[in-house]
Amino acid sequence: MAPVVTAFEESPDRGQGLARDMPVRWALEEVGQPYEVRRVSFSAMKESEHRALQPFGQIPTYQDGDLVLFESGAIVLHIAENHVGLLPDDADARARAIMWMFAAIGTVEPPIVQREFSHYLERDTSWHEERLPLMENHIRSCLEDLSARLGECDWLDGTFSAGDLLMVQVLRRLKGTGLLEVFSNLSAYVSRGEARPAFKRAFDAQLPADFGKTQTSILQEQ
Ligand code: GTB
Repeated sequence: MAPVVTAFEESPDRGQGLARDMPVRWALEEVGQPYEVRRVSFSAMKESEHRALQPFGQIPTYQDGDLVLFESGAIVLHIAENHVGLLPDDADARARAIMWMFAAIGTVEPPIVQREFSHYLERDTSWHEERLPLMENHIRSCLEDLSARLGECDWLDGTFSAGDLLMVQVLRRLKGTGLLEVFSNLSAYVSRGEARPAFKRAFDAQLPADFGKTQTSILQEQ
């Protein structure tokens, strides 16, 4: 049986592929592993049945036979370790690819998520305008360092790896903020990731069923 991944029934990003089922889908597409997606509503996510799979009541989860995993990074690592294509064979290069996975999730993503949370939850507070530059400086400094390390290379350490997959996915959250765009090599890096056929397949598969339809054509179908 194909592994089953859970995703939002209706993603708040309305098809931008920013929720964390996206890296899991992308990894499965990269290695050519067919999978099924079970969409979960916000309320179902908080029920005990879903919490048995994901104790924090979130998506994504990954079920393959008796194995149940949560945490998108751990799921991507599991996929990468059990298939060819996302981790190099050489032991040192493999360790470095895993290091970049941790860097994406543990170093680059937190300030980005903090800024998003602040935007959604704190933007009406008196101190939001004061705090925003501090958060954005933190992101900028992180991107400066990442940009310097990437330089003119296509990928972070030789060939495309699970480290690049997670890093590109994390950086995608900054698109349109102006923070990513000033680093031309990072913008090009994200575009390279998004141009991969596996990314495109994963992206297309997560689009809402009515994506791209005009309100009129949706009404006509009803
Ligand atoms: N560390 C966990 C992992 O990596 O798997 C975090 C999982 C997580 O944050 N899941 C989110 C969730 O289930 C969805 S991805 N949230 C529901 C809840 O907590 O009640 C985070 C996300 C949500 C929405 C957007 N967006 O709209 O752009 C982007 C990312």
